Amino acid sequence: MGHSDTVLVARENGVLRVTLNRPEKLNSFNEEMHLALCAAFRRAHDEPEVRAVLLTGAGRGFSAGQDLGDRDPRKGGPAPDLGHTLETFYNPTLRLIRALEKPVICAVNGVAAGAGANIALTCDIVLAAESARFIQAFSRIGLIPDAGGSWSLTRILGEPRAKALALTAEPLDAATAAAWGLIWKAVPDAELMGEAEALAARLAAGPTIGLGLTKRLIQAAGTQSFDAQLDLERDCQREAGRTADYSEGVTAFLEKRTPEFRGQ
Ligand code: LHQ
Repeated sequence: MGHSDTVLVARENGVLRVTLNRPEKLNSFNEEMHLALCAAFRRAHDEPEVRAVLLTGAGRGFSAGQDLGDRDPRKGGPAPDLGHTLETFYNPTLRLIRALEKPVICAVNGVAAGAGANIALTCDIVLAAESARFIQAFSRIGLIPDAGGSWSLTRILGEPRAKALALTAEPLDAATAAAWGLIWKAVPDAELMGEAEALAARLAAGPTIGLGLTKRLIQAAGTQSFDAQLDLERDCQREAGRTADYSEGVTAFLEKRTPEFRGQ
C-alpha cells in the first residue's frame, strides 16, 4: 500500500493518532486516502502496542465525504458504480472500526459531511468542537446515506430524527448532536484536541482486553435477546477474568494504589 501523506499516522504511548490530511479539500476522500485510512486501522488491529485510536482531521474540517471532483460527470464516460466504490473503499474500513477490539475516539474538529459524518459516527466515542456541524449531505446530490449512516442514525436517533436529517440534509450542530445522544459531547473548539488526547491516553492505559470485550458486548446488544446477551456476558467475563490486567486491577484496589494495566 505504501506511504501516503493523505492520512498521517503516528503512535505515541499506546495511542495511534490518525489524521485525515487533505485539508485543502476539507479532507474529502479520494482512493489514496481510503487506502491509507484502511491501512491505519489494520495497523491498529495488528500492533499490540496500539491500545486506542484517535481519529481526527487536519485543517478546519473533519471530512466532507467523497471527493466529488474525483468523478466529474461532465467529463463523460459510463456512470460510476457507487456500490462498487462503497464495497471496495468505504465498507472495509467501517467494518474494521467496528470489529477493532480497542477504543476508537473521534475528534470532529470541524464540518463532517456525507460519508465523513458517518465515518465519525461509526467510532466508539465521538467528541466534537462546538463549531462542528454534521451534515447528511447525500440527498443534496441524489444519493442515500451511506458509510453506515442509515444504520447509525436510525439506531441512535430513531426514525423521526434520522429521516429528517437524511431527507433535508440540514446541518446539525455539535451541541444538538450531543443533546440527542448522537455523539458523546461537544467541547469548546480550543479544548477539543486536548480533551480528546487526554481521553485517548486514559483509555490506552486501560485494561485493553476488557475494554475490547466491553465494546463487543455493547455492539452485540442491539441484535441479541436478553438471554443471549447474558450468555455472551458470561463468556466475555470469563475471558476478562483470566487477564493479567484483572489481577492487577484487584491487587491495586486491595493495595490502595493506582493500577498499572499492560493491556494483557
Ligand atoms: C470538496 C468537497 C468534496 C471535493 C468540499 N469533494 N471537494 C459518494 C459517492 C461515491 C461513493 C459513495 O459514497 C459517497 C458518499 C458521500 O460522501 S456523498 C456526499 C459528498 N459530500 C458532499 O456532498 C459535501 C460537499 N461539500 C459541501 O457541501 C461543503 O463543502 C461543506 C458544507 C462540507 C463545507 O462548506 P464550506 O465550509 O463552505 O466549505 P467549501 O464548500 O468552501 O469547501 C472548501 C473547499 O473544499 C472547496 O474548494 P475550493 O477549491 O473552492 O476552495 C470545496 O470545493 C472543497 N470541497 N467538499 N466533497
